[in-house]
Amino acid sequence: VLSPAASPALESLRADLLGALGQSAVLVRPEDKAGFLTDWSGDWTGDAVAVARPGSVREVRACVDICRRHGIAVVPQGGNTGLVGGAFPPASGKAMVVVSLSRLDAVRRADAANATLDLDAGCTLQKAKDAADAIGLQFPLALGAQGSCQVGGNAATNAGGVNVLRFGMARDLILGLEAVLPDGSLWSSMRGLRKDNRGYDLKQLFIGSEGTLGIVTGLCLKLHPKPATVETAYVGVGSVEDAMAISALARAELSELVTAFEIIGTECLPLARLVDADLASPVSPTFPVHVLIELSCGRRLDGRALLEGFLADMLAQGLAGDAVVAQSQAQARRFWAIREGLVEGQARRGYHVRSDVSVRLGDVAAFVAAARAFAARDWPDWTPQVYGHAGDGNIHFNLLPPTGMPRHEAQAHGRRITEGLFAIVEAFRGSISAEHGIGRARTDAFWNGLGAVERKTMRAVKVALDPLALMNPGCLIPLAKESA
Ligand code: FAD
Ligand code: LAC
Ligand code: ZN
Repeated sequence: VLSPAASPALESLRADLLGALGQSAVLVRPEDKAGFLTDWSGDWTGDAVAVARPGSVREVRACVDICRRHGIAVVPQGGNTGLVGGAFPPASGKAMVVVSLSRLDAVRRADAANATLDLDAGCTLQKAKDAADAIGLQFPLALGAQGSCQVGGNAATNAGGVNVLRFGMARDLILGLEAVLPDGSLWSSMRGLRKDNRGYDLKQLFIGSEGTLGIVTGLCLKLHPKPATVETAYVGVGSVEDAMAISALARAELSELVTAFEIIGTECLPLARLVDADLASPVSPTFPVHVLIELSCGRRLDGRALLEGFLADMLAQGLAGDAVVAQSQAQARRFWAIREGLVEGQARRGYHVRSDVSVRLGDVAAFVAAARAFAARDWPDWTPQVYGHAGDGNIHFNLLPPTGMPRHEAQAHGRRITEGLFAIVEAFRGSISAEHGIGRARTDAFWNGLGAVERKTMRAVKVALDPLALMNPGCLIPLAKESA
């Protein structure tokens, strides 16, 4: 543990940071740093020489310059809602500085004519959504952590969420990006252009780079028209196969109006009730799979009639067993509370195996069946929790340990369970991370799963931009492999 009595070299680094940012923006006491050094799930606790909180892009550059001069690595941090341990350094290991973007939170320019929003990377996603709303538009990225996660973090992780089906990942919603590079220079593509074919699209390198190539300081977000109608249905179905058949038909027959298609395995309902004991399931819990369908459209379309007509067909065909269309926004929010509550409920339950895998759409049902069979055979005391963005082929296949199992024991089993799960994903030629990223939790599985050419190319990018390995070392690429 590094703090508070650090070496003279580290004291000198802290002094330089204090000189550049001022006393209140450099946290060094353990009690001040603590909130930045544990994650939302409680799975990790880290340490840092200091947590620097720059209030301007100039100050971010100063932090990077100072750390480089001292040969100390930087870990960029947004809202610290990431789920793979990427946003702070581990407690054991080399000294590093956390650079938190939370004070860099101005909306720079809301341009209704261009349907774009320029803003500092430290704005929360909710703030970005509110700023879009204020000019009559929407920023459609939507995830449970949106009140706390930052748009810089969304860019760095290429966040997904519940509206990917219609609007894509963060990658598809970013028109421009500004970043402080490891050498302290500022790179920017903040022109707000929808079409721009001048050379490599370098902003895409930073999107999903998890803080390993630079610190994102600004973004130009692509906004969309605000829908006049948002209709939400909660559907009970007999199997994942039927859910996926409904998903395919919804896309084909509702002309891309579907903004969300989420599945909830019925076994997840008790967890949602841990958060709100009064949550009532809109359809019978005897259906093994529940589906949330959201349809959004402009005022010249009758979204309600479209959704009700579609659901009537699904019921008539026997693909859906029961369906309820929300009659008010309040009722729609109660449907979504089940989906959001189960995530919070898992965290309250304590340690659990968490995954965010993806397979081809046609393989979702077979993958879920294979993963359930693996869990039942090898880990019968663990309880699967299957839910997620099925419309995108992205499943959260999670497992809860038996109640009372000590955390360290559960974690040790958890590592083996994850290996087994990832082997199934690989057998389907899927991805071990569809949205949360690699962080520090999955570096080995990620790196070992790459082919030699992929590894070489990935490392070439890292070394070209960050030759001294100053940006978030140990995240994404295993430490020894960064320059080797
Ligand atoms: P942090 O956690 O602070 O950082 C994440 C990574 O990005 C780290 O590697 C960090 O170094 C890097 N980073 C952060 N900011 C910057 C920056 N400005 N410049 C460079 N690097 C940076 N994720 C999904 O994709 N879909 C979901 O549906 C979803 N739901 C969630 C629900 C809950 C309840 C929670 C707690 C998390 C959820 N997440 C989800 C995960 C998380 O919210 C996202 O990954 C989010 O994009 C992280 O943003 P953040 O600002 O909190 O980043
Ligand atoms: C979700 C997060 C955990 O979909 O990715 O709820
Ligand atoms: Zn998700």
